[in-house]
Amino acid sequence: WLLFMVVTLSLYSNECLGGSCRKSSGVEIGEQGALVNDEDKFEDVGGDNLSSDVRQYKTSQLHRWSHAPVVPSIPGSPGEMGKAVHIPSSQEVIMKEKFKLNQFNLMASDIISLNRSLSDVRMNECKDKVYPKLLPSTSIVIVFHNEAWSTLLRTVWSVINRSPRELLKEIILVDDASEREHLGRKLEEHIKKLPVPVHLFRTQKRSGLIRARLLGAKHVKGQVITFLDAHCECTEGWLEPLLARIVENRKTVVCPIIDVISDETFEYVTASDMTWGGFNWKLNFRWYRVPQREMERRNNDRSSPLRTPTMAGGLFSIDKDYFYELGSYDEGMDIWGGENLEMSFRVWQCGGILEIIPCSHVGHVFRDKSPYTFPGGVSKIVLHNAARVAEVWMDEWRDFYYAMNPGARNVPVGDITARRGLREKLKCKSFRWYLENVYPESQMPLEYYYLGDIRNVEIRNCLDTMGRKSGENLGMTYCHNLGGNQVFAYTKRQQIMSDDNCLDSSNRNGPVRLVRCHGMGGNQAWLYDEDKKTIKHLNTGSCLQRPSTNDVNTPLLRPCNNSPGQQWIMESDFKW
Ligand code: LR7
Ligand code: MN
Repeated sequence: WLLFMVVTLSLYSNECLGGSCRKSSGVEIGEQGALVNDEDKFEDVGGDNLSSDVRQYKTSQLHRWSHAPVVPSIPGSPGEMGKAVHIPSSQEVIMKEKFKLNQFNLMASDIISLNRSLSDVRMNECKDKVYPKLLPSTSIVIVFHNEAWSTLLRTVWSVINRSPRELLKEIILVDDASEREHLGRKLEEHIKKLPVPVHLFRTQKRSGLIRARLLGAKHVKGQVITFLDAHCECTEGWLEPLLARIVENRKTVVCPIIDVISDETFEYVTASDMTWGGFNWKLNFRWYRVPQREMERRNNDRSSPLRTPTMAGGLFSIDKDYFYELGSYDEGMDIWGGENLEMSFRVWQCGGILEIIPCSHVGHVFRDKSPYTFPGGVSKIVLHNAARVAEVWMDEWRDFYYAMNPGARNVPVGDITARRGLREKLKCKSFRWYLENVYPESQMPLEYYYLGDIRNVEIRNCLDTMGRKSGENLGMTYCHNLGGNQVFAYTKRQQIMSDDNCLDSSNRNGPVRLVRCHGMGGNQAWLYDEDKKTIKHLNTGSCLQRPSTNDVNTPLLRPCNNSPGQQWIMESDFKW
């Protein structure tokens, strides 16, 4: 065990619904932490009905799975080789109208062949890798609600075209109560003609993606379940590295690198192999830069499996029996959201490993908005699901979630006894263990003195981020006792944090800004004196002071003078 200072830069920090988009880039700095124990335990599968097969896979000859050279399926047709498609401006009006149906450029998608080619996006090291000649077969489970024909079928065709036939047991489609004509008889007829077994199941009523996946998983005949969203495209060689990794250790849950299929042009854009999955205080999934310690654990081999704290959730492979051993999914989760963090925490805390396999690339259409209805309201559903994650898996760190999402306290979490029972039964480790060992770079501080609002003694107003971004000034306004933008953690590292930003000043007279936490002290170190009630900036020796009367919203940094304007209370009035 080594203590190590790590600065992480994150490329993808855009927040869309649930914060899962990969569309714009910015730079963030995360926290530091301890280096995790690098002992790769080789799990023996012993006992269960898979073991003899697994032994067979492990001892089977290594094999260079060959792939035909990539050529356009229909030379000259739009979008081949993953190229962008542009709609002439004369058709812009219909294009925009159609965009609303799925929140992506349906017109562009419809022009592109269901069989379109993609270039081989793998890094060179990947192309030479050998995997066992015998690998377990997988069933691909794709759930959808009102998906477009062309994206759904292109997903299916990309699986058929680019998976070794002997590894592909079947494709299982689950229609989650769609209301679109083309997903009825037309789809049933179409899948009969496909060259691999494709089964279609339908939920009785709108069930949400979590319960729809459970329905699909029930029918899986392969040894491995591979989940995909209904608007993906698999690339050359995507499947073998996923399956091969599961053979090495059946408790490994593996994700491909998720590339970007543009929602505007359907261009296939390769994503960075230097990002992994994290989450913020709101429990949004976010991409962050892979820290140096994980690069070192991998001997700086960018083609080797990358351990990730969380997964995006839509695209992954898991041993079928392990999926059930581990408690499949939380059936109490509705429609969309939360299940990805739930499974990520569960995998790690209960003895599994979660990885991104950089030699496997699958594209996904990332969009800005969700196209479908959330019966009962988006925020209610998303908050309900996330609360279940917090309550079952996060121990006292659930406070961060409740503090950050004022609305969450009024949303019932439902019955969670079964999920807590599962955690007991599997003897899963604590969230502290997870933060210490898997995700020391997390935005959630491991040790903190205080979580709540920070109130000025003289004017009784509270520090407030005003929802501002990294680089902008700290604000201040009347105390609303609701948490959210007025929640700060005072950490053992002397940071004053709000989600992934820290109070920061580079000048003895301010301004005090919100800057991505770097965990290195410096301009982000503050000393709260409980007796004097002062918040002193250690680098400059200045004190945090209430705003002047002519600019009531901007707290100041001034020479310390023990006046009431420089006194602050860290005692929360609200409880969560
Ligand atoms: O009620 C529903 N029923 C469904 O069957 C709602 C959705 N669905 C289907 C939907 O048609 C789609 O095929 O479920 C699938 C996922 O829904 P999306 O595409 O709207 O989700 P997303 O891509 O915006 O969100 C990501 O987070 C979700 C949280 O619940 C799921 O885990 C998604 O699978 C996940 N997608 C990915 O991981 C792809 C990469 C995105 C990122 C980051
Ligand atoms: Mn999706």
